[in-house]
Amino acid sequence: MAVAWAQWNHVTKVDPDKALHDEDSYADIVDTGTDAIIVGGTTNVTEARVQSILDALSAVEIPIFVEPTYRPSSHTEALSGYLLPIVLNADDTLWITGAHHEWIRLSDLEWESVHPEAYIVLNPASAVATYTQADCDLDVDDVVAYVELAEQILGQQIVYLEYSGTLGDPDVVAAVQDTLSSAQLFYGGGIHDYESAYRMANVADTVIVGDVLHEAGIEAVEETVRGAKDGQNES
Ligand code: 1GP
Repeated sequence: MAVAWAQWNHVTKVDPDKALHDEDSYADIVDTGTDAIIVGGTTNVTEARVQSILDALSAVEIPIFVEPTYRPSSHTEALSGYLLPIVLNADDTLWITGAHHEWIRLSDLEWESVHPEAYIVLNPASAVATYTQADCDLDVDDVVAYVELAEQILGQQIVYLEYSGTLGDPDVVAAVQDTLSSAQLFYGGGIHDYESAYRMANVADTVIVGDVLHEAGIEAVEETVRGAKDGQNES
């Protein structure tokens, strides 16, 4: 069976710590044409906040995954599964195996719905870089080496270049894409319009937008979906 994310060109990430724009509703996200929704963030992500978003998305038919930063106790019907970040360049090992170990120890997991993502955090000014104490002082060879480590040593199926809050360097993303043999490349960070989505979809398999949903709203997300689809077709 193909993995859930094989056909994702565009994903919208909902941060439980941020409000939606104007009159937007969570259910409106589907109208943008995005392929999937990830619920996750770095600060103030509680099970109650995630649950209320999942409730608002209960009638939605695209896949919905949660990136857990809390210990989930129940598996909601609306949920397709969990995407579990492993931050490869974190200095704080809590974000490599520590939180995961605790989560596994305390939870009764259904393993078929838990999928790891090998994150490489690349914007030193982001909250995720601060929290994980990520070493973002990496040149392209360093990043590529992390990517090989992820795929060839750790057997990861998803590599996530996380530039959260800023648009990354397309040359670095392209170098990573060239390095991967079969893992899927997720790119996230700073995508805010057609052009930026197009550019990154040219070099990544899946582009992820976050802030644009909360700051500019559904129509802006829709523009990024069009950019991602066109960029993907061109690549
Ligand atoms: C954040 O990669 C996502 O985890 C998206 O980044 O918020 O900058 O769009 P932005």
